[in-house]
Amino acid sequence: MKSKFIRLLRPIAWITFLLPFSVGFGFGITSKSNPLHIIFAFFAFIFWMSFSFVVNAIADKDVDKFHNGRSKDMNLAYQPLVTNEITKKGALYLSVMFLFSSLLFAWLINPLFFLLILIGDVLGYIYSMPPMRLKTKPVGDILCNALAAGAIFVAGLSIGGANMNLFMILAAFIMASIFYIPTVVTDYAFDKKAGLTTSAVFFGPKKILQTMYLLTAILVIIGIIIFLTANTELKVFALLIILYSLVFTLASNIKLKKERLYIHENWILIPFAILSAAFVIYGILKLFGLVIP
Ligand code: GPP
Ligand code: MG
Repeated sequence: MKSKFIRLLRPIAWITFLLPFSVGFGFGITSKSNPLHIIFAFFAFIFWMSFSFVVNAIADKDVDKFHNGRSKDMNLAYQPLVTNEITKKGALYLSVMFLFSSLLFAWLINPLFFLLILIGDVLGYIYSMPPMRLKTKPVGDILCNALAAGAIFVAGLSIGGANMNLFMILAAFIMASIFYIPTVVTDYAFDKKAGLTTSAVFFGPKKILQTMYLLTAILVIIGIIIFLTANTELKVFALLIILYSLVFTLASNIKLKKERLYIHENWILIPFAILSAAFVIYGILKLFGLVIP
């Protein structure tokens, strides 16, 4: 079995937020960017995710123990808090350390990056922890994740400062909502049994998946605006996000059979990991002046 710290932090699950961060990084970087800022930014990202997931593990301890291993990056019943390998107090200490580390590294970059990591930390906290615990509130769950993805996208952009485009930011937010919806539907049976009123439990799997069509329509309009107004770099991206979201929305709706969504998590994690790596490489090539958009 993986080490207890890996099971606590769940780095594989970070890939969902690594993508918006890497895309922002790739578009924002210029040959004038400070390489040290890039390293600090990735540390801030790692500590932000560590904080959010430790806080989530603490808050979810009593529901995670019922998990059967399906449709997640791991079987949550093996969380070290559930198996008593790490105490709640120990996890709380770790979370405070991660929180301060994320803010410290963010502080070294720029004030906007700091503010966005602070917002990310707040969202990570109110997503999991009572009294707000937005993960159990219809719409709150989607909104919280989409806002966090939007914030980390802008944080990524702000490292280099190029391409701060309002429509791109809106697109990142809408796209994150689209991609989050199927993940809350794959959790439907487990969340319902655990008594959590997530968006999927409240609206029903079919209805909530159908809202993906509406969101995709909005994204297509934003994509067209970006295509008509932005530079070549963003034009290509606008086309790609329109195509990707259309295919993903159609596939997710087709795959729903009797309240069960048959999508393996790897259909999200693997393309997201490959795209993240591609955008990080793209950013580094731009930094060294090897690609001039
Ligand atoms: C796990 O949520 C997701 C997170 C801890 C990331 C949230 C971070 C933000 C900044 C919003 P979950 O408890 O709904 O899913 P799982 O059952 O996989 O733990
Ligand atoms: Mg959880």
